[in-house]
Amino acid sequence: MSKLIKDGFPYVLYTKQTYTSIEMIKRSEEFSQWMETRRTVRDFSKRTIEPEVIENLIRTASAAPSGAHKQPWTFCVVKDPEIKKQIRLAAEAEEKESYENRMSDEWIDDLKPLGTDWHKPFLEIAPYLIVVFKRSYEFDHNGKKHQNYYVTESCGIACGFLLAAIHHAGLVALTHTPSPMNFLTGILQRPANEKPFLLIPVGYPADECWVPDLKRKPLSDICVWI
Ligand code: IYR
Repeated sequence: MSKLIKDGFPYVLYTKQTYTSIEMIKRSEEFSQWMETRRTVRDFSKRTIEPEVIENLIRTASAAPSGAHKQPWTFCVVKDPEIKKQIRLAAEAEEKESYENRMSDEWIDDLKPLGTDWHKPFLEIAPYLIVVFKRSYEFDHNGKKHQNYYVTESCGIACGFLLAAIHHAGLVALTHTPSPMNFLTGILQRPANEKPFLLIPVGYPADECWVPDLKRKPLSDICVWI
């Protein structure tokens, strides 16, 4: 029997994997090496993607764990060139102000190896923008307000799943955080319980796509065993 009721709630039997230690080492190593090849990309091709792929990516993201399983997120998929243009113009206005007046000299210096500036052409070039909104609270059908929990952590994990799914599909993405990004609420007409969390252009990389030659920290710098 693979279903039961515990304390009045339904349970299903967890499907265990049965890898041997050898298989586990191989799988974990291969996945690590695969994820090592993921890069943030800023130069996109205009080439389009089947909407079905985007739906699968979002389904994967929504399989992330979340506080009290509230799944406190909305993935807003923007394909319309007019809306993408509005987002680009609003993002560039904020980013110009940030780069010229709001960010510290140290911050500007830290970004130099990445070659970023306030110009954001990728917001129009990438075939899809996935705008992730976090939902701090919900209203039920009686209009009663209910809090969500660990909303930032939950959305962060879901975005991690999304980025892994994008890479697995052979596509590329950019985790873009125009700041402030409340203009997205207005342009995308989202309700008051949703706040913009991350803007993720998704697509194919440009024909010739260069990325900064970044090195990742060795395990000895990021991991301690107690
Ligand atoms: N949001 C700006 C600046 C920026 C900040 C960090 I921290 C980055 O890692 C990259 C960019 C922008 O998108 O250009």
